[in-house]
Amino acid sequence: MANPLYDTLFGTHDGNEATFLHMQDGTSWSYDAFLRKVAQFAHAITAEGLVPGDRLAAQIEKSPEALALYGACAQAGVVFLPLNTGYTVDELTYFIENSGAKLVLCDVAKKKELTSVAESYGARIATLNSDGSGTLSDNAQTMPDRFETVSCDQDDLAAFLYTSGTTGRSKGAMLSQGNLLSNAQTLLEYWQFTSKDVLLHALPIFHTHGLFVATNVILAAGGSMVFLPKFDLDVMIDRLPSATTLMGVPTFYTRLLSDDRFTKELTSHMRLFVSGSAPLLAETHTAFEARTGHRILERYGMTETNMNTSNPYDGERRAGTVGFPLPGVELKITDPATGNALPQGDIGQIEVRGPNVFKGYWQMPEKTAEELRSDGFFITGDLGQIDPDGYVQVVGRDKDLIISGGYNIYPKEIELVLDDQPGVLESAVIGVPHPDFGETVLALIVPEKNAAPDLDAIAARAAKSLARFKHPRKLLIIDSLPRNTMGKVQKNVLRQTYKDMFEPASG
Ligand code: MCA
Ligand code: AMP
Repeated sequence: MANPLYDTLFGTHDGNEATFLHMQDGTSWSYDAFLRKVAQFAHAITAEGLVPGDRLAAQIEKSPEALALYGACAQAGVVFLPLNTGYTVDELTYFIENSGAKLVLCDVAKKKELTSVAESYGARIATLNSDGSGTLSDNAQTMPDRFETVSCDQDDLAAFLYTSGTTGRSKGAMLSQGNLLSNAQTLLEYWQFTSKDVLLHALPIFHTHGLFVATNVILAAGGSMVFLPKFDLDVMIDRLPSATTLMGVPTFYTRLLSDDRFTKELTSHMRLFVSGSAPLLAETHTAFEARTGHRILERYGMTETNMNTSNPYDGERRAGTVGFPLPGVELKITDPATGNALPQGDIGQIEVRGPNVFKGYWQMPEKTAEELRSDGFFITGDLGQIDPDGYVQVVGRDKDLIISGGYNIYPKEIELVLDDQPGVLESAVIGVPHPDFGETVLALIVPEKNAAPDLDAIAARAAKSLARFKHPRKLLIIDSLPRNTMGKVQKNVLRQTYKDMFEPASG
């Protein structure tokens, strides 16, 4: 096949007049109109000098055009590097430098700040705004609406998604055409998507969940999406009747349940609710079923692997579990010390292997070797066990990671900023339970001797460097950090001490 990803997900819709996107303002995009935009963008990025294998870094708002850019990269053989719209210029600078992006796309509001960054790393800059306008669109407008698809192999790279690390340095996960395509085809069948499906899409499209899981499955099925800019409770309730399926993070489901308008009647026509990116509490699963009669289907994945496991479509969807390894995916529980497989039922690290597993971290061979074994098994950093019926449970994390509202936050990255501030001897950043986001960020600061660090100034400094979702929701001064005999900070002790900080005072 000439270009597996493009030909299978996009090219098959050539001339398809069916609706692909239903927009919030009542307008819609047919597959055909979408593909024409994809082709025009493929010409526009090629005209910017991009050749197959080059990286295109895009920090752009969710829009049909932003999605078309993903298609354009696939068609032109360019590596798509979508970036969280919350990232600060400090954060973006690293991604642009590290990826060696040839073109940086941003909203016009960010252009001034980013131009010098892009220029200093030899990248060009163009704009694509939330309403679809911008210099890239202006150029695309004049281009033909057909583009000769670039030939690619399954192993050619389709996307880089940056994922933070325990050292505080982000790593570019290299995803191939085959990684993305194989997972989309598996999920299509496993979750029984068809062209009749209408997916309520309120996730961001710069991460795996909203971009690959949601969008690729709909493209593969030939279905359509109610394409919303973000999660807004009123809009979700208003648009649910027009959808058949929803994919969301647990916060979506707790927020829906918090509203009395979210009833059995409102959801009676729905076919499927999928949850992932963070643990769905068994209480939420139960409350959801009690309210709607639907059992949420929970699945488990990662940026590096796409989706690994899923509860069954037809069989029992078991609360508190992430179901079975997907067809084609091998999963084992191993001893973190030896890497040997553990007996069934034991808790250990989750390792996965399959066509979904990424190609490694961009220009970080040592990091890749630490996490991706030579036999193809990827060490996820999650801890899990398998119950006697084969259901996988994610019971914790071996990696120091906070998941807030589905966004991953690596404490080390925040600690590095805090430790640098005047009067700070050291810090520990932990995740504590939060009623809306599942977990949220708490920063504990140990002052230097006789110093009184200015917490407001520290918070302001963190705000300048780090995306909003990573900001500590609270900073506290404490005398010292608990340490074990090896001198390692005992974050589990801190998590226990501060566990009720953000929970409603229910006792
Ligand atoms: C927004 N804020 C957040 C978050 N989102 N803070 C912490 N964690 C967050 N997730 C900030 C806002 O900037 C705002 O700041 C304040 O918190 C309150 O925002 P609010 O309006 O309540 O939030 P929202 O805009 O409604 O967003 C919440 C959200 C959103 C809907 C849960 O974060 C979201 O869509 N999350 C999904 C993330 C996702 O797609 N993850 C998938 C990663 P201020 O107070 O200053 O205004 S892919 C993945 O994990 C793997 C592969 C997988 O398995 O899927
Ligand atoms: P990311 O690096 O953003 O791809 O996030 C991947 C991480 O999210 C995984 O390693 C897990 O820790 C977590 N995760 C994703 N889905 C689930 C789930 N259903 N239950 C528990 N954790 C999950």
